[in-house]
Amino acid sequence: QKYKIEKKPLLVENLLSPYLGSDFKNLQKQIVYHLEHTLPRNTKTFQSFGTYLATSYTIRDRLLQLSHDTQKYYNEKKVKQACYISIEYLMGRFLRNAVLNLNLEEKYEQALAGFGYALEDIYDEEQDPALGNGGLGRLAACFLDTLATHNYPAWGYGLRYNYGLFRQSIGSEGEQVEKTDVWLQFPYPFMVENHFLRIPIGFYGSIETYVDEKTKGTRFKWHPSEYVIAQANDILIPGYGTDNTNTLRLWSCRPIEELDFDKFSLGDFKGASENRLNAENITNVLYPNDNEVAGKELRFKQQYFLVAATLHDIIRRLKEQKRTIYELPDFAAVQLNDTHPTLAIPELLRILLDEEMLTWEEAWDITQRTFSYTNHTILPEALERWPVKLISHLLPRHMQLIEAINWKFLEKVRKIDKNNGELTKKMSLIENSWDTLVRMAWLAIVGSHKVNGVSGIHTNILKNIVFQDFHSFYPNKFVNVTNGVTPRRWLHACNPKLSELITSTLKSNDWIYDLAHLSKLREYAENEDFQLKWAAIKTFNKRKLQAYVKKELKIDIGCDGVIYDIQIKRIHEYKRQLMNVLASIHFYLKIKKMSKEEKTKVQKRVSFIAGKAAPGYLVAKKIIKLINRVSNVINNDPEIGDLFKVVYLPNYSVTLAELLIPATDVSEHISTPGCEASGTSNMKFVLNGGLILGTLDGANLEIMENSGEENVFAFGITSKEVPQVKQRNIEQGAWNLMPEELQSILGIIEEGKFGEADEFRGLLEELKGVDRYITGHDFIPYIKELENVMSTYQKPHKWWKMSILGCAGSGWLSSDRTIKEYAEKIWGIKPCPLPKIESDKELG
Ligand code: NTF
Repeated sequence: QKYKIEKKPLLVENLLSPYLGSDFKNLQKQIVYHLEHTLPRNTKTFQSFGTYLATSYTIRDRLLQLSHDTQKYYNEKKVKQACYISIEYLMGRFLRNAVLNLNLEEKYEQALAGFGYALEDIYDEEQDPALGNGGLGRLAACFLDTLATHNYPAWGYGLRYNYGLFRQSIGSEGEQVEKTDVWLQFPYPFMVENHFLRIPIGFYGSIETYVDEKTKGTRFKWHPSEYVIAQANDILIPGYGTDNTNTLRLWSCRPIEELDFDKFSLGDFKGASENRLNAENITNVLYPNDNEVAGKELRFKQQYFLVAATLHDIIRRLKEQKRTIYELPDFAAVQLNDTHPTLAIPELLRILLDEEMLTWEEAWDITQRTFSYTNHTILPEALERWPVKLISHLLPRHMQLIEAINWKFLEKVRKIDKNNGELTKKMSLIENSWDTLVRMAWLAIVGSHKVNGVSGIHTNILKNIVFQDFHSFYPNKFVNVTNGVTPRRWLHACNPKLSELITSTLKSNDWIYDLAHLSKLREYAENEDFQLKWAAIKTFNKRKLQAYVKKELKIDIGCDGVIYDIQIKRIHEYKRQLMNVLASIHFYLKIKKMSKEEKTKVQKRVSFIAGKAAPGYLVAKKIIKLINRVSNVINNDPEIGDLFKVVYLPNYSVTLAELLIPATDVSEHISTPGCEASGTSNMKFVLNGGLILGTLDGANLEIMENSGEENVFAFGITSKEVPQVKQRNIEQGAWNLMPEELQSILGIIEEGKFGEADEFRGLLEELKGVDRYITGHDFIPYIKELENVMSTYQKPHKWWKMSILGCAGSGWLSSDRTIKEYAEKIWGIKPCPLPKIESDKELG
């Protein structure tokens, strides 16, 4: 026994080797060391950015040490681990989170103060790695925080893109402008390149068939014709108040041969580098689509590259423990984050059959027991289907295996298919439509032992509508695990004043790892003194946002007595930012018609919108343009003054969200019911005392259940009623069913009030014609609820009571609760906290 086991308070210092002492003088020495030796700079050219880097390297040292200890311990204990495969991780800034999780904030503050820097400013030097688009990638990042905090043995696997999600700015016409996100132009100190782990990944080629001498059975072997190398880059994930430190392993692609020397010698310099460029292309760019399929061959290569490297690594680690391949399902629970990593299923099967020489039955059993799949969207345009032709060319053996899986699966389906082949056709993994396509979600369902949706309503839609046939076929496979968010980043770190108030009120900070404790805030909901403190923190956070808007956008907005109403998320038709801006036009026109006297009674409001549109999603880009045009007219109209403003905040990111969410009074989650699988930012707002203005969709419903219906501004119809409304729109024409108020707003846009008449024609034609997202139908209830928001804000006692009760009910929205459910219902893993050792006496 190397570790002496004893129960002691969780102190990071205990485990560190002596040279990593954490008294502030020690930290200063470490910082100077990195400044001089790692960067290297000298103490005279010491600047904020260098200080940030040097400080970050000291954190990295600590995490490296802890992660070595963690891996060693997990290996000794042979614990089962979760492996989360995701093509996106939206991590946000690292330094503050790590410093807080390691409980070293005060000491770093002191250390840096001695060098003339405020820790807060040093945090601001960090750029925000954007290796994800939206909810799916941010969820993965919240999960990593929870897994480490609660001592779960777990790995994240993903891709290290050279260029993350594009940076957005707004052009002079109000349009979205995209720029490459060159996030690796400066060192990223939290990523450790692992040069020892280089895995060859094959593509293309042919299949050899041969007879196995032992069994006399037919065997197959794939001979790829091209190889690239997957190199590991590790980001170490600290947990809050624990030594357990997990790993997020991101693969980057390198060529097998860096330079073709023959070509180089002949003077063909371009040709000489071709190999390298082709390989690097694979992990070059994150595809900027959210809730939509890119459908490009390179994306497919990315997907295979990710899963092939990951499975190789998992099996390598299994064998390092001297365990056999049969033990794989007891060694790792592999979660497929949406269908992007579905190729892991045929890839594992290939390894088990062609390399490990297992029988089909054995291989299939292991595969199904290893994988589980999370569905994150039901939008048809987001359900991946890849052409059989493309797969056969790129991965011939995998296509053969997909056909075999399908064959064996359909054999069973045929037995219950009473409707002459109808069901078989519907459930086939291969679809014959405009092309022959593999339905990736079908493959993921068949190859996994559990499939989950991400909110109650979403899982019900999966079971009863989208995957109904599969649910009848596999009645125990579908489960719900409602999403959650990490309270470390989304309350403790981003809203320090509220965190302090909660801790001092509850006389404990236990809520940070057990969010259910927030329920004790209920008894303070009507306490006036507490309400005042609560409201004062909101004002403090709003002032920060007000200053940001002034500095970055040169727009003056008010703060006291002004509602900050926010909608921040990807721009998508189903999320209905269009309905939001149409309502802004409505209120604008309404105020313009008011007398002086009436204007004094108007509740002041700022409507903020932020979010990126996929560069190829033209409708979404038009919506951004319209918002900016409307904002320009309203904000510059002297008749409106400070009564109402519309502010579009460019370049939405995790970091910007950390500023916006604590400053929000009311946040809009107004998707067409049935379209938003869950939503997770809604949870973050509630946690920070923001109120929800929302439809009966996704996690809004569960927020209502937990925080109380009376504490949410809900409006509109249920998802079950949506199809009828859509049908009516189709039959009668949406224009004929549209309320007059909205008709006249469309008329004003068409007259060219917000730019050339033609500019927004496409947007308006959709609303007038089919109105797929039923904006016309929901417009009046939406406006009414917004009015209700405004009049409630004028009753502070009621408002703050709602705000406090919302927060008090949000315990259940923690990703800690979510992960516990995954661990118990799906993965079968348990926490494995590192034992505490008494440190050798810390050196100076
Ligand atoms: C998103 N899906 C959904 O649109 C959100 O409602 C949900 O909260 C998050 O996933 C996390 O579950 C996607 O990003 C994708 F890629 F599936 F479309």
